[in-house]
Amino acid sequence: MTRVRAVDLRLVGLPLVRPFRTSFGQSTEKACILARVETDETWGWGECVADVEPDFSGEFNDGAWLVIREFLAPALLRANDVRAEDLPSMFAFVRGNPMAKATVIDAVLDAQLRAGGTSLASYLGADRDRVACGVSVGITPSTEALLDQVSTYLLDGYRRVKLKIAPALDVDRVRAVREANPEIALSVDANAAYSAGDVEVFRALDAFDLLMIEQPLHHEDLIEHANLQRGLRTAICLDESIRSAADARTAIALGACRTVNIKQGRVGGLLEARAVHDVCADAGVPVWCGGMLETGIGRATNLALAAMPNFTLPGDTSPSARYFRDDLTEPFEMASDGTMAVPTGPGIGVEPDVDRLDACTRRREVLTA
Ligand code: SMG
Ligand code: MG
Repeated sequence: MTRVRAVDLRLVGLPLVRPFRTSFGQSTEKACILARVETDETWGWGECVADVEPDFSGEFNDGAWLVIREFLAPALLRANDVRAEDLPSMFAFVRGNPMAKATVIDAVLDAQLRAGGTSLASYLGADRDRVACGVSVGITPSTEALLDQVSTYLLDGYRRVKLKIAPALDVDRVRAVREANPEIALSVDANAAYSAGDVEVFRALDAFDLLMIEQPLHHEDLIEHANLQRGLRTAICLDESIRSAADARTAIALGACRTVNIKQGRVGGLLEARAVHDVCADAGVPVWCGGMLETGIGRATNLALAAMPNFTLPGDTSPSARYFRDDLTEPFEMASDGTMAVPTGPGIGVEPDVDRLDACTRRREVLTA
């Protein structure tokens, strides 16, 4: 029996150690919403994966803030007895907005698990205590800069390298990285920058023995992804297209992908992420844990998820130092074998440093019943 007494919302901003460029834009800082819910017994944290602009998805920070403040938090604060498992249906009156919902659902789940002394990893049925890390390399100013970054990351021990690509910044760059590193696990991510007419690009990429080609086409084009997949040896992985377990079921049935990037925030939180995992596992489709440049709060969340049984490919779960000079939590570190420990404490198992959190808070609002 838990009542939520307060939802404490913050918008935080942390500089990135290096700019991160994708086919849709460049970020030099991480700006996101953090929610801390206070219950009768304890508290819990949720990190929103939306960004400043509605570019990766239709959601964005100011919009997610409003959705939480005006709709989700009031419903939560009105309820007398709250369990995280009830929230997806409690929030069904809000159409869409999975990133806003995930922030609140994950925070309540964290509080519930803290109260019960259970770690998120064991709640989710994780079957290992370390996960393999990959790195997502943003689009660089030149091929030389890309080769330099890739060699540095390989020396760090990463188990898989993913290159962001965009039209005209694709085949030559991937060839250069593959020729310099014939043996590595290598993939590319287009963030939906291509269309069906670009099939020649994908035929060329098909020759580089890639682990996967992530989200080549528009997020709504499942049929086009299926057509493209039929003509390729390389597996297509869907990211932006998958917003729920129902989407995953549809994409798999259509043959639109052979692997799925699970980002819990993109699908409406940890409970739906577990459902996506199960749909894929039942269909024999391997999954891996995506990243949204999370602070330590979201990173702890991702590590627990990535330890579930069907997460069989290295994820975009890099250590704190790949993103931030000072993370909000104790920094997550990667061992030289390219693995990272899954937190074992109750809930997500980490807590932000109060001074660092205050120093990077841009806006705060505490909502109460
Ligand atoms: O967290 O290391 C990370 C970033 C991983 O490439 C990454 N994320 O489409 O998969 C993706 C992108 C989306 C982030 S855009 C800011
Ligand atoms: Mg992606």
